[in-house]
Amino acid sequence: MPSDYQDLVRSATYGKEDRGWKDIGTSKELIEQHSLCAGCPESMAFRYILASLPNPEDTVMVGSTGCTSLVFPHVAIHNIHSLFGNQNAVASGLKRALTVRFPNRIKDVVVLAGDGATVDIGLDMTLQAWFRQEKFTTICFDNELYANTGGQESGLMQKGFVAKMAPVGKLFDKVRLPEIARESGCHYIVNCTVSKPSLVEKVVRNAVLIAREIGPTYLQLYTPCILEIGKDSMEGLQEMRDAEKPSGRFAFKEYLSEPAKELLAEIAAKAKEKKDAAKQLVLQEA
Ligand SMILES: Cc1ncc(C[n+]2csc(CCOP(=O)(O)OP(=O)(O)O)c2C)c(N)n1
Ligand code: SF4
Ligand SMILES: [Mg+2]
Repeated sequence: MPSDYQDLVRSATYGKEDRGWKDIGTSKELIEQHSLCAGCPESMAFRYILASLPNPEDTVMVGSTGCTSLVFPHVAIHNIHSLFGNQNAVASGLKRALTVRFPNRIKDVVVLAGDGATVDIGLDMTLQAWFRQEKFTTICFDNELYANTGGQESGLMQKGFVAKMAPVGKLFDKVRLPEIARESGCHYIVNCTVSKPSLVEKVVRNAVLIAREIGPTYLQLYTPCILEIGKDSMEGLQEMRDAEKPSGRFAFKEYLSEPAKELLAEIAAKAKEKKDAAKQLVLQEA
């Protein structure tokens, strides 16, 4: 085995059921560097997501062109770069092929793409995957514009926003993709920022576990482009905190279908059973 892989098995959180963002700093991370702007919230989001995947050794991530795609070459998880906008079509085929090829092994597929890729050029592929009830998670890093190409208008941009390459200002409201996701058959949908790592961990785990068992899930995460909005590397966090206030565009919103609710209740009950059994064992041994 290559030494890099041995190092991951020895020092990372591979194979550990209770892995999470708290391991950051004490274990080998699945991302060690990135080529985003210094302080870009997308880089924080990447770290939290990779630390929270329930099954990283058997997960394949599908990316798309944009700032997010600059990070994939640095992550220790199988990943595929798809043509801009095609990510949900590629993930659909991949998930189906993995299910046939590895019938006795859990293989998770997670799409991670920008808002331009998810809601503009890729909207057809995004929606069709949801209509078909494909069993994978779609994560959108919503920075409300096309950041990688210098700041063009996106469907998720807020009304009135003037970007470097969109001087007229957005004429329409932000497309309500979480609502569309609900009407298109997603079983778990969250709209939030990435300011709180514990929240990111919870929603990523829920989304992956629900997609694995039931059907499509969608996370829309605010990762502001600090370069575009003229903030320095320390100000991105405050920008997210402002946006997640109750009246903000990224106030926490979560939707669960009935089967998804039942599944999470089952998972919580099993976890409690396991914890109680472990406590019992400690008492017996004492
Ligand atoms: C088929 C295709 N169309 C257009 C582009 C040009 N392009 C590259 S990145 C990008 C915008 C990405 O925006 P988004 O998905 O929001 O990601 P961000 O850079 O904001 O993270 C565009 C239009 C391309 N590479 N390929
Ligand atoms: S251009 Fe914006 S989104 Fe892209 S890496 Fe820089 S700060 Fe992040
Ligand atoms: Mg974007």
